[in-house]
Order: sequence, then C-alpha cells, then structure tokens
Amino acid sequence: MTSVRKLFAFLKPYRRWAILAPLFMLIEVSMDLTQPYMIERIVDDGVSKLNLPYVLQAGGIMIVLALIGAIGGSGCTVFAVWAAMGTGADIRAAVFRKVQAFSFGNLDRFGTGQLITRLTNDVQQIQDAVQALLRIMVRAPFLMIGALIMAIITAPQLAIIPLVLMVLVLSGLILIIGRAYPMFNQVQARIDDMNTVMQENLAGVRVVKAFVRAPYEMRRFEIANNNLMNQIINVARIVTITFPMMMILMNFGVVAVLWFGGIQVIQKHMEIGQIIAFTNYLATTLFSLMMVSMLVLQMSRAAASADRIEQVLDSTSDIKDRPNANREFNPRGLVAFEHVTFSYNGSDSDPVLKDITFTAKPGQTVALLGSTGAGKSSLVHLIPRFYDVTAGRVTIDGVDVRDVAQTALRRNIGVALQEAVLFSGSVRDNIRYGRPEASDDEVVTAARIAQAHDFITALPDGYDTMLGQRGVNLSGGQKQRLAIARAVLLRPAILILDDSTSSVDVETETRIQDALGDLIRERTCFVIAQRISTVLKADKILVIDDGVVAAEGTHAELLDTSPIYRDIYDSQLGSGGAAHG
Ligand code: TTP
Ligand code: MG
Repeated sequence: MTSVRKLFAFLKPYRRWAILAPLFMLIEVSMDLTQPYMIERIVDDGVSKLNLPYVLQAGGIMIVLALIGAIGGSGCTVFAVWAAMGTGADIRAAVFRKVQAFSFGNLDRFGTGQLITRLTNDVQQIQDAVQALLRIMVRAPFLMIGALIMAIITAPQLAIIPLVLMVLVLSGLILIIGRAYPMFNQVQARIDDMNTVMQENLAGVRVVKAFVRAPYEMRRFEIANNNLMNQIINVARIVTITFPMMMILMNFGVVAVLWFGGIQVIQKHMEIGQIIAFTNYLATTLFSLMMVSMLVLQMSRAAASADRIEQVLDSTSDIKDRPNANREFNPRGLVAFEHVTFSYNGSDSDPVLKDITFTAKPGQTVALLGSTGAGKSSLVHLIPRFYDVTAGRVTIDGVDVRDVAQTALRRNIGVALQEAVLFSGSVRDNIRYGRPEASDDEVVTAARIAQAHDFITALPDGYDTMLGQRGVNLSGGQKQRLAIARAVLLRPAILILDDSTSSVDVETETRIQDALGDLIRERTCFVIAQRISTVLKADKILVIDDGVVAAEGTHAELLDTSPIYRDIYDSQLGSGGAAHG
C-alpha cells in the first residue's frame, strides 16, 4: 500500500480538480439526502391531507433540488476525469522516461511484455481508481452516514435495524476483500504472460509462419489467455457474491421495517410517510456501503498495479553516471581493455569474457573474428558501457568509461548493432537518428559511404521514402547499410560495426571498406565479422575463442602463428574455398 501513497504524488499537479470534484459531489449528496424527506412531507402533509397546492409547491422544490444535485454530480465527474487522466498520463510518462534510462541489464530483466503491461494496463487501473475515488470517496460515506442519520431522525424507534444490517454487511465485506486482494496481483501477472506471448509472436511472426508453428503458438496463447480468464473468474467468483448478499440483507431489512413500522403505524405512533422515507434511507445507507466496498476492491486492485509500477520506477539502472562524471568528453579514440572479465549476471555466473587485454589506436581498424557465441558482441558492448565490466577496466584515451557521463561517452561512439533496427519514418530520418540536425548533404555522404545511396535513390520517394509499419520494407542487406550510414553520420571517434555486412555481398562490402577508408583515417574502428574476407585488411585482428583472445596480429602474422586462424582461413578462402582478395 505504500506504493499507492507514492503514486499519489502524481495527483499533486491536479489537486485543484481533485479537491473540486469531491466538493461538487457534496452538493449532489446533500440534494440526494433531501429527496426522501421531501417525499415524506408530500405524503404526510400533502397527499394525506388532500392539500394539492402543497403537493405542487413541494414537488417544484424537489425538482429544483434535483437539478442542483445534477449540476454538482456532472461537475464532479468532469473534474474527476481531468484529474484521473492527467495523473494517468503523467505516470505513463514517468514510466516511459524511466525505461529510457534503463541499462541493457534492466531491460533484459523486465522483458518487453511486462513493460508493455505496466505502461498500459497497470496505469489504466490506477487511472480508473483515481477517478472512482474522487467520485465515490465523498459520495458513498456521506450518503451512508447522512442517510443513516436521516433514518434515525425520521424514525428513532427503528434505528436498530440499519445498525444491525451494517454490522453484518461490513463483516461480510472484510472477509471478501481480504481474499480478493492477493488475487489481483495474480491477474496482473497473467496479463504479463499474455502480453509476452503476444509480443513475441508479433515480433517473430515471419519465423512462426516459416516453421508452420501457428498451431503451437495458438496453443501457447490459448494457455496464457485461459490462465488470465480463469484468474479473473476466480476473483469475480468472490467479488460477485457481494451483490446478492447485500440484496438479501436489504430485503430482510425492508421486511423488518414494514413489520415493526406497521405495528407502530397501527398503534398510531408513526405515519406511513415516515415508513416510506425510512425505507428509502435504509436502502441508501446499504447501497452506499456497497459502493464503499466496491471502491475498496478497486483500490486494492489499483494497489497491486501501483506496486508493479513502483517496481519499474524504483529500479535503479545498473549503469549510472558517477557524481563527478566527465561531461565534456572528446577523446581521440585510444581504446584499451585491461584484464577485462565480464559475465551477464554479475560475478556468480560463468564469465563470457575472460581476462581480455588489448589496445586499439586512433586510425586503426581492429577486427574481431571468432565463431558464433565466442563473445565478440559482448566485448564491443562494453565500450559504450551497455554493460559494465565484472573485473578489469575499459578505457578511452586513458579514461575509464565508467568515469564519463553516458551521453558524453556515447556521443563519441557510432554503433551499428548486429541486428539492424530501423524505425518507422523516412529513410532520411533513420540515417540522421543519432544527429537529427545533420544536413541533407551529410546524410547523402553517410549513405554513399555505406553504399546505400544508389538503392535509396531508386526507392519511390528517395530519401523521403517512408519505412516501417505503413512504408516500404527493405532487404536485410539494405537495412544493414542504413544502420552503417546511421553510425557513420555521427563521425564518431570510435566506430563499431557488429557483423554489419553479413548480409551484404562481398563486392559491396569491399566498396564500403574502401569508402570508410577516408573517414576512419583518424578514428578507431571495430569490425566484427564471421567472414575472413571482411578482416583481411584490418590493422589488427583479434581472434576471439570462447571468451578469450586466442590470437592477435595482422592477417600475415596470424597465418604464420595462429592455428585457429589458419583453420578459419583454410575453411573459407584456402584451398577449397572461393578465392578472394
Ligand atoms: P555474444 O557476445 O553475443 O557472441 P558473439 O557476438 O561472438 O556471437 P555471434 O557471432 O553469433 O554474434 O555472446 C557470447 C555469450 O554470451 C553467448 O554464450 C551468449 C551469452 N549472452 C548472454 O548470456 N546474454 C546476452 O544478452 C548476450 C548478447 C549473450
Ligand atoms: Mg554477435
């Protein structure tokens, strides 16, 4: 419940509406409370005494009061909606902002499906709860207490009836809520599961189709979907007995009122109008009590959601800027790994990189070669600090990357990640993603270096062609080339190309390398490759094998000294392979 209190901070900017809503509700409640009294007057003073002018006059007053009440009610609703929607939007923004600050490690832990649920469904729960709270918080208790007092004033002889009923109802509600609360957390967790299946399926729909796994995916989804349904039914089963229970108690109450009240009327201690008003007040009391209980239920569901949102907001990124981090970092690009060991789950799991030491100087192209899973991507991810080393250190121009502010650090590093991800938007916007202010000339230059200019100009709208959701789709190699252009456009001190030409033909790859030549003359360039042809001209080749540097040198040196390199060379370009270069 502490998280609920924390989330209430988000209501603060909207406190004007959050205060006005209950105030307007007070107007409606007071008007509602007068209605049974007016009916009593009309029955006992008007109808019973056949006084028509009195009936008309009192009827007129009733209508006016009802109108005032309606204004109060609508005002409350409007203000409550403003406050709730504003709060919801702010929470969503805060969660989104937090996710932007997440490290790769945080993202690995939460997973996309969960983050989506928390950003949508969980925020929705809170939004609904705030709205309900602002409308019912005042209405239900005031109506309940007001109606109870009015009932007792109307017929003190019958006061025991509502009091006994309320005790019974309250004990029932406490039992129900106590059982329902823990189940709401389960509901949200099932929504997580369903979103994860759905999100994975949509992202990988082509693979699903290619492997004809739709039936399997359907089953997976069905299971998640049914689990969710069953969990909601479980909660509902408990919650739904509230209403019948209330109705039964209420009917008992009415019978009791008519029974005891009838005796009083016969003995001339009470009038009929009093009994009508009393029954009315009794019904209002119990209905309000039920509203309070529904609100409490909704609040407990919102509390479960609030916890989940707090988990996101409270999780600190494991990659943080140090307090005195360098924000004006303009290195030349001397990258050094000093006895770097790294594992994805801290020091307790097997390291994927072990005691890596090497340097890459400005102007050098360092190639990383090695079989899949050897740790090449993991290694370069340490340079922009996507993850932190477990032991040892990575320095740029002698400065530990952990001493540099992340934005300052990453401004100097252009990365084309192994998986080329483009955004919906124009080709141009995709290329200048890292530097939106880049001129059209710069975009074209970058595209030319990446050998993307020709195919871009052949697209229907050239650089303005829209990609993604409702736009053109590109081939794997075309996407890779845009990703290279995007990295190149930054003109970074350090350029990292992670298997960026794996889907590009060898000839185009050579042209990209030649074109890069000018650009990287004073920069440090990391090239990861599976193909040996990609690395032939590198100034330094690191052969990575199972997380260690197995050999280091130029192509010519390695041919002589490294059996592993020799093997790779022979298998790809040697005797049997297609000769190249
Ligand atoms: P990578 O560094 O991704 O291996 P790689 O880049 O050399 O392979 P490829 O040529 O196929 O791109 O992975 C090294 C090891 O780390 C591998 O055993 C998988 C593991 N790993 C994780 O545990 N978590 C992760 O997020 C990643 C990326 C890898
Ligand atoms: Mg890789």
